[in-house]
Amino acid sequence: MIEEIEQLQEEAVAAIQGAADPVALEEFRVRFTGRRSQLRTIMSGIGDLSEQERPAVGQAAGRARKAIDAALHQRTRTLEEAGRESSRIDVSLPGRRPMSGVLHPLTRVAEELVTILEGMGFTVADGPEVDDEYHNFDALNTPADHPSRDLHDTFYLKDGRLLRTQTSTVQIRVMESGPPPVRIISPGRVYRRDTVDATHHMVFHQIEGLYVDKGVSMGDLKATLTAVGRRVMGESTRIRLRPHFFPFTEPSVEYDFSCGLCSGADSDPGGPTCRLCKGTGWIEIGGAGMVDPAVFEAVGYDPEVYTGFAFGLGFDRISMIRHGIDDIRLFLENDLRFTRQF
Ligand code: FA5
Repeated sequence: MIEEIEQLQEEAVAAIQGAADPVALEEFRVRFTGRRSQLRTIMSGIGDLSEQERPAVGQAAGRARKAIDAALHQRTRTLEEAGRESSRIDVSLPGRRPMSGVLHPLTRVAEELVTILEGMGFTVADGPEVDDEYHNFDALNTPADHPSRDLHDTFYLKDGRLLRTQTSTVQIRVMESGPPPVRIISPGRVYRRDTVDATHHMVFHQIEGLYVDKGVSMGDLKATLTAVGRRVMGESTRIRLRPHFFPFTEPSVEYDFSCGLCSGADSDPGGPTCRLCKGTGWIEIGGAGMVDPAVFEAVGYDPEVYTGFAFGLGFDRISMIRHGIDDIRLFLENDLRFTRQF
């Protein structure tokens, strides 16, 4: 039995001296001196031994306990000392720069557009991303059987509400909340069940503009869009208005900016195709028009007294042109290697 104790002592001391950290050391303390340790079992059995055996075994067990305690004490101090060493500050090392965040390229474009339009007298209005059919379609002169709805298929909630397909919903909410004059903008996220490709996503961003007053004209709309385009894209940007149809504006236009990626050089049909403008030299940025009298009637404005223009501008594409980004999907992938570049 004495041999067994001595072997145990040797094993324990070796393990304790090799403990790599305080957690391992505590484990060894419990294993070798704890209530259920082999040494404790031996000690509690000493009383049952014969009188001749008892003193020698007792002394061996006492020696083992002492040696183990001494090893524990020594190792604790050594590890504490090492801990203090490693936490000491080395003032000669170069400092660690805290990582500073950057604004997402879409946030930056949104903020810039807001600043430009605020300078023209617009104020920011907000609206919900989860909206109802009335604000997204009906009040915008798009009843349930209107073919325009097909182009705006979206995601529906079980209670019948939907993820808005356009920021034009905010036009209605603002006009419902007070009389003219109105001059608001509203940037935000919109959703459509579109097939995702380099220039289309099912989640994208628009900024809406609405100006209603006496005597607002199509000329005001054109001047506003042209000024915004040149401020945000640079003076050399060309802008093109094309006749179009929207149920809630009459007349309506779509407007394009010249492609900043191929600078329109790729408009040669025989040349390689630019991913962004598909070789046309133009990128569709948004839709606009004069507010349809039916919309004014839906919100209780007198169309005989007031006129107004509205525009919606897809600013994912503005950011793409500005930074030469050739794939809209990059905006939503949350890859820091992409976002940190801006
Ligand atoms: C509209 O959404 C109208 N609400 C715009 C409007 C507002 C017209 C006010 C009249 C008055 P449209 O569906 O064309 O229109 O979308 C506007 C812009 O959003 C497009 O020109 C394009 O820049 C952007 N856009 C549309 N679909 C996508 C998509 N899937 N991914 C990225 N951008 C898109």
